Amino acid sequence: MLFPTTIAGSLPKPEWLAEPNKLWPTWRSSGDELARAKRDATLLAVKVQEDAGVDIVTEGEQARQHFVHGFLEKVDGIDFAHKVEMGIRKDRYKAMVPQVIAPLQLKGRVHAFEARAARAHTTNKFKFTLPGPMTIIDTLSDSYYGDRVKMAFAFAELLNQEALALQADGVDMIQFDEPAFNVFMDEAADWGVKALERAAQGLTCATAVHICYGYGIKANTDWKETLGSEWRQYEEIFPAIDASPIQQVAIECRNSRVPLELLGLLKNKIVQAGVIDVASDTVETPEDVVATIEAVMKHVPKDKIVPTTNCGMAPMQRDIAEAKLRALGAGAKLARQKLG
Ligand code: MET
Repeated sequence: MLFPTTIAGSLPKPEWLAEPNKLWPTWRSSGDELARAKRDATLLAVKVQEDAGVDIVTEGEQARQHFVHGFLEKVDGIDFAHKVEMGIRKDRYKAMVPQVIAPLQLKGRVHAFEARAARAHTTNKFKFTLPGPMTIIDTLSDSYYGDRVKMAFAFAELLNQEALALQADGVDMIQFDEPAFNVFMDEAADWGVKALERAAQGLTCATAVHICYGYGIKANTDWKETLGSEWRQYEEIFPAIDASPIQQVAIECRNSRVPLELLGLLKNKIVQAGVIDVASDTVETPEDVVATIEAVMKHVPKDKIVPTTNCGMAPMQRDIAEAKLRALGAGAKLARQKLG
């Protein structure tokens, strides 16, 4: 089937699970009650995607507080009790981040609970997202390794353990999220992609990397205003990614100033093309989705296009996010009729 759809990963959390519209929301309950709420929200996230016509579903990232810290909570060697303020993504915004204080090691499985819950309730293809090594090390503070690259590779090993276990749980695709690649382009090309390859080592399921201009929060929309009329960050990192064994690249296309001819640098990849803007509450029409797919088709063969959202929807309003999911599903369907 042409244009199978997916999403970047996260969906807004219901207000009975966590504070709405926040990137680092507080959970509404704790202990067993929280575990049950996470499970229920996970099943709901799968259901709304299925209903909207999303083909490759995720668990909506309902069981993690944040796309990076959700993983870190299950890693030994990290002190969450003494968070420090840090400017992240080259000081784009300040966040309270935990500190690495000892050698890193997994405490056990990270995402088995929600991965198995989702897998048991859908026959659709199932994608699971994990933060990439470079984005992780840019979202915590280091008081132990003293070397960014060494620490990134330590995380890559842990990610690899969890990715292999998720594959055994029945996950069809692992996507690593590397928004930091658009900020540290030299380092991404130099060692970031290699760290990613280490994280994906031995996987036989599909593999992807998601690189975006961030969630639709003010710090990101302000940053985008400083990037000029053409966003060419992808140009510096696509060659290294295209040469890597990672099979798919998820990128931001809708309402972005990315010159789409840069996609021509990805000769060997399936392109998950963002056709839904997560920085605007205006819901796309199916025709808008078709128009973005058509624009991408000028540079990517149509059988290699997977329509997706530009980034995660975690901080959005639920009703708007769900309307955008329906636009994605309906738009891809229309594209199959018109362009198939
Ligand atoms: N998988 C993450 C999400 O969908 C990607 C975040 S990149 C800023 O929320």
